[in-house]
Amino acid sequence: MPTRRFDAPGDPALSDLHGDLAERDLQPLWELSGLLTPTPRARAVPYRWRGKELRELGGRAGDLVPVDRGGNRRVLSLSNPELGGGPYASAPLWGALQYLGPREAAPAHRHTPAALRFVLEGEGVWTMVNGDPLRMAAGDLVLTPSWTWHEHHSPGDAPMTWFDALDLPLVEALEAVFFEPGPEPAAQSADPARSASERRFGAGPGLLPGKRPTRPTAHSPLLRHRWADTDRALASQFTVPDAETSATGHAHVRFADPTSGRDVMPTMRCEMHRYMPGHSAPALRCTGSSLTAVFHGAGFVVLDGTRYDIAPGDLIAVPSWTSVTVVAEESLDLFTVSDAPVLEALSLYREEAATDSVEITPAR
Ligand code: GTQ
Ligand code: FE2
Repeated sequence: MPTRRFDAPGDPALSDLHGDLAERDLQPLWELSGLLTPTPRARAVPYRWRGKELRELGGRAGDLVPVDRGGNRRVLSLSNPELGGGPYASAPLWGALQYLGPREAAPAHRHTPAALRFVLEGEGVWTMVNGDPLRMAAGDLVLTPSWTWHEHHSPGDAPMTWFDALDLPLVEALEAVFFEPGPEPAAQSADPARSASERRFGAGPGLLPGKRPTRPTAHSPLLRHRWADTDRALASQFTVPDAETSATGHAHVRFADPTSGRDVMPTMRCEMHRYMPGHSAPALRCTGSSLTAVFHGAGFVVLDGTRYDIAPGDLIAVPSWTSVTVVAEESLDLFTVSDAPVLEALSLYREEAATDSVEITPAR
């Protein structure tokens, strides 16, 4: 936020002018600072929510709060401590832990903010997206693009939690939020064994249906990426003979629209990273913010010089222009979601090696 200083001690005429400007809702630029900063100044801070605590608190919410309270979703939103008490993980991104108990359902609705789920543990839930039932199991990525109907069902005996990410703060800033509750009652059953979108667009590597809709959609037509496929893609990068991956100990894949190669949704980029113990990579920073969900392994991240130990289930906010280093102590699998497609579309994406760091201090 720019800071302002509109008094002009010792110059009554200028003081009067500043007063008259303020009365007419005008501000003199010559009195404003912090507006055009040399580099991006994120209001949000780097932050880590611990998986262990999220699991415990999610379970207590499951015991106490019926799913039909407050938007029909039992969700704990990540609230970045520097965003003025708002429920946002970073300026453009919503992140949350969602908890669905045994035999519960979260009924259908749709909204213009796009959403995705990355499943941290468990299986048995399915999400219906525009009539297509998608199975959710650990490591799966499930998309609910802008304005698609979605509802979650848990037919099993065990509760399930997953990580939600939405571009809600971004869409809110653009003043383009619409929401509509779905028709009651929600669907009772469907066969999520393999969804229509998976059958058509996830049938095999490089294989697309010969007959395709004439109008391409703004988002990927493949609404679920299964962990077995993601895992295989990461593992195979380590076995390509001349690959950089083997030298650096870091493999990553980007989840893409199979028909275009573009990001799965217009506003969010999803990636899965695998870091091997002993891998080395320079600290990097980029414009735009990201959220990370720790899926497997152990190690730490260094964010602007502060060290955060990480364990499965941890969720991490990385605001714009934060320098990031990842260190694996055991093979680490990290899911990341960022607003990079937006920055790229607007020609605002930049990245650089962060050479100015730093003494590492442990996190609070
Ligand atoms: O599951 O539909 O974390 O609508 C926030 C808003 C999840 C959902 C969130 C939502 C949902
Ligand atoms: Fe939703």
